[in-house]
Order: sequence, then C-alpha cells, then structure tokens
Amino acid sequence: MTTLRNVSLIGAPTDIGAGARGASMGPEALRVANIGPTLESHGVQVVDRGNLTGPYNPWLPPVDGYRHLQEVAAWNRAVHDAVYAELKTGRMPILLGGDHCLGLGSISAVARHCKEQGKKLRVLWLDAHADFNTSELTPSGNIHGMPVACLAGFGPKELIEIGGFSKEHPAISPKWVRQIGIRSVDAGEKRFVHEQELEVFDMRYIDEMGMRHTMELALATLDANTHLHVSFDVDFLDPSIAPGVGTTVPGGPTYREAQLCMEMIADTGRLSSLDVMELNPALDEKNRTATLAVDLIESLFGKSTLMRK
Ligand code: B3U
Ligand code: MN
Ligand code: MN
Repeated sequence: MTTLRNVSLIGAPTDIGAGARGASMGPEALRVANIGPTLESHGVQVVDRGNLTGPYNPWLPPVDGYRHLQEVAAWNRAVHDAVYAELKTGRMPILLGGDHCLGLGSISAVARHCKEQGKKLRVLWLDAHADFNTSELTPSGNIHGMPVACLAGFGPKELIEIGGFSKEHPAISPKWVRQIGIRSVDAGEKRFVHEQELEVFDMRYIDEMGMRHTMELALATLDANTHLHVSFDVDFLDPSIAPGVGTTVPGGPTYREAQLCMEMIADTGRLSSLDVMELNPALDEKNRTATLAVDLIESLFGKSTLMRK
C-alpha cells in the first residue's frame, strides 16, 4: 500500500521529564539524519515547523513525586497546541522529541481531534517501559515514566486537563492502547498496569509468539474510521543497535523485528500521527541511533524491498 500524506515536523527540544540530560538535542539529530528529505523521497510532502520553545531544565529534585511539574506542563501545552493545529488543517504531525513526557501533549491533541471528528483512536506505544507510573508509584519522579497514566486520567490536574480533559473524562481509555516491546516495569506500576487492564505485548510475548503475530493482534479491529497514533520511544529497540537513549534496557527488538513492526503498521494505511521520542545524541555514536530511527520511519511510511500485493 502506498501512503501519500502531508507531514509537519514539530521539534520539541527538551529533556524536562527525563532522568538523563540530552534528549533536548533529539530533534536536531533527526534532522541531521535527514528525516525530511527521506520522507520526501517516498512521496510525502514535508514541512518542517522548526522547534517549539519552553522553560529550560532547572535539574531539580522531585517535589511531591514529580520532577519539574510546572515546566513539564508548559512544554506539553506547547506540544498540544502545535499538534492540534496540524491536525485541524488536515496535516499529519510528527513530533520530534524530546523526552517521552511530551507524549502527553501530543496524544491529548490527537484525542481531542478524534473526539471532535467522531473518530476512534488506537495508540501503539512502542517502548521498553510502560510509562504508567503515578506520583505514588514512581521510583524516580521523572514524568517521562508517567504519560500513559496521565492520559488515562491518573495524574496531576496540570497535566490531565491539557486539551480540555479531566479526571472524569480523560483523554484516552487504557482500552485504546497497545504497548509493544515492554521489558522494564516498576513493581507498583506493574500492579497498576494489571488493574487498568492495559494490553501489553511484552518481550516474552514477542519471543514466544513472534513479532508478526504480536502486530496482527495489536492492529486488529482497526477500521476506516480509526486514527492510528504511534508513540515510538527509541529505547524500544535493543541497545546493541540503538545506544543513543537515556534508559537502555537489554533484550529489545532486533533490527528485523523492528522493521517488521513498522512495515505492518504501514500496511494498515491508517497511520495518522507519530511521536519519535527519547533519542539522546549525547549518548549516541556518530548519530547511529538517529539514522536507525529514520530508517525505521521510512518503513513506517511504506518503504519496502519489493512491490507487495
Ligand atoms: N519506570 C522508570 C524508568 C523509565 C520510564 N521511562 C523511562 N524510564 N524512559 C521511571 O522512572 O518511571
Ligand atoms: Mn517511554
Ligand atoms: Mn522507554
């Protein structure tokens, strides 16, 4: 299936929610790895909106279970507004992170758009981590470990109300999410994942059943009225191929497994918004991880070796 779309790149250069500094350089590294021209070579029309701005990282300890809450909220409001504006004009936003706390701003905008358009939303969360912590459960206070919980209404007012949502009417239901590649979940977070019935395809599942079967299930029941959002945390990938992230976890998908994952998403023809998060050039080797991320994004936009039926 060929996909022809109008894409807008939105840079969000911050590491405000992370436990290591450096993801703030992610947007530029993806540009240096030619994300724009690469997408254009696949017939996608690309406009680069440049970088959003927000508070600098004061690098302070957590307060009441949150690190940099006000700064995280300011960045997420900016991301929400930028992503929502692109969706409004019928363009496909690609958020270049930045740490994964910004998935909150991005997906709250997507959820708001879907609500207004009467569309169903499916979120694929590609990550080593579930990012389902709350201020009570978090071992670190880093908000990049909390965006899925916040989107589902479990978080501080400053974050769950972005996009006009509330605790009673949150941006998403856990039922809309499929998590893939998970292999590091904190003890309390694990209980909460089960309690909320998040659908998690962890690495054991992928090892036993294979990426093909995993993706068939994760992409099942999509229909013509479904907006498919992919939130791609680069630490999803095995650290041997993707060292440039702040929180590497061994035992992730190989190059081939990750390619198949992206190709099967492309085949649905439903991809409508994307986050590329947690790339940390300070920890990378000659932009190798950024180059790999762009390679995988190519597959997500329909690059395949041969014509397929
Ligand atoms: N679960 C841990 C670690 C973590 C989550 N997301 C990332 N790291 N990138 C936490 O701090 O919440
Ligand atoms: Mn993440
Ligand atoms: Mn992660």
